[in-house]
Amino acid sequence: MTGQLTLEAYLQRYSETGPLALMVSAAIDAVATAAVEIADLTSRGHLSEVSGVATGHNSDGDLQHDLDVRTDEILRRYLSRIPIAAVASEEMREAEIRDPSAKICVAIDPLDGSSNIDINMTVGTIFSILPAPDDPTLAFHQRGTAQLAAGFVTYGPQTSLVLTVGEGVDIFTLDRAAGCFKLVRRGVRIAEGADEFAINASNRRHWDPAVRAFIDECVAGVDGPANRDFNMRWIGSLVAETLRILTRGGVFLYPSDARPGYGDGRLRLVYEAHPIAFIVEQAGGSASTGRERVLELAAQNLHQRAPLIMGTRHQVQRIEELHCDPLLVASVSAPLFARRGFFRL
Ligand code: FBP
Repeated sequence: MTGQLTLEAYLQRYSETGPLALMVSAAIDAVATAAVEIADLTSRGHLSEVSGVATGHNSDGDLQHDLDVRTDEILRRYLSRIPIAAVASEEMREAEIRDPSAKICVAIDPLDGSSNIDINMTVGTIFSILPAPDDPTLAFHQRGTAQLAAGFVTYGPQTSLVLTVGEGVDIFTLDRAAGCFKLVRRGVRIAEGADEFAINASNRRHWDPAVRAFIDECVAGVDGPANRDFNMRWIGSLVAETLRILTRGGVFLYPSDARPGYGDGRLRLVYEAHPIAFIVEQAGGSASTGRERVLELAAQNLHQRAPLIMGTRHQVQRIEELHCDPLLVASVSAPLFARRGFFRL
């Protein structure tokens, strides 16, 4: 046990470390307060007037549910009460410049995995807190390494807040009776010897040879080069997959693939891949595109996608090795298999 330290007391301690930490704490507190409301809303399902019905598409063409819209409103309402230079959300076309004198910027994915809501599966809120650059229009073009804090909330059987302020990863659980988050796991470390992999295998025919080779090694189990058996999981909810990896280890892949529009995978860099990569690295794991560290990337535009391969360090390393394998690299550039070759229109 961790002595049931509340998030409020935790943030109070952290905020005493400096003026920037005070601003970051205020933003985390705002997200956590919004999350209590969102947890209530998502748990009511059809008893609520917003239950996850698809209502249209967001500015980037993704299917949008009524809960995406409502959770975005809730988060932005709480975030409007604190000084923020710029705020960005998956549900907004452009970032909003607010208070240019403020010291931090916040990016959010209000309801990640919302396509799972109608089947009562875990969904979540992801957030990334960045320093405000002199020109706030550049707020969300910073490298992931610039992040001051990142976290996500999972709305499942328990509502959990996973948080890093750059000093490891701590997990809090919502105590509904007390109406606050309490620390339940401190200094989370990703297990090394884990044998679970997660990928949407229905896209196999579109993957690069390196991804296919890695998954083939996993599936071959004791009969292949990995020389041990693996288990597969795919929840279709990034927050739930990340919580599993923080808890049990393993590897998650949403790689680039050859489907139109998936050349950089599916996940968004600023409010999905960056914060998840920061958390995973802080827990001793790795996060890569297959070719480079995710945290080294800087977005050219707010809704830019990035491949995300993350989890147990040695498994991510193995996938990176396969991306450099000369035979596999050669097969990508061979005309028949090239991205824009005969079979890749
Ligand atoms: P959204 O940002 O549209 O919610 O999509 C993100 C996500 O739901 C992730 O949570 C999940 O890992 C992935 O998409 C699942 O994608 P797919 O349906 O292609 O397997």
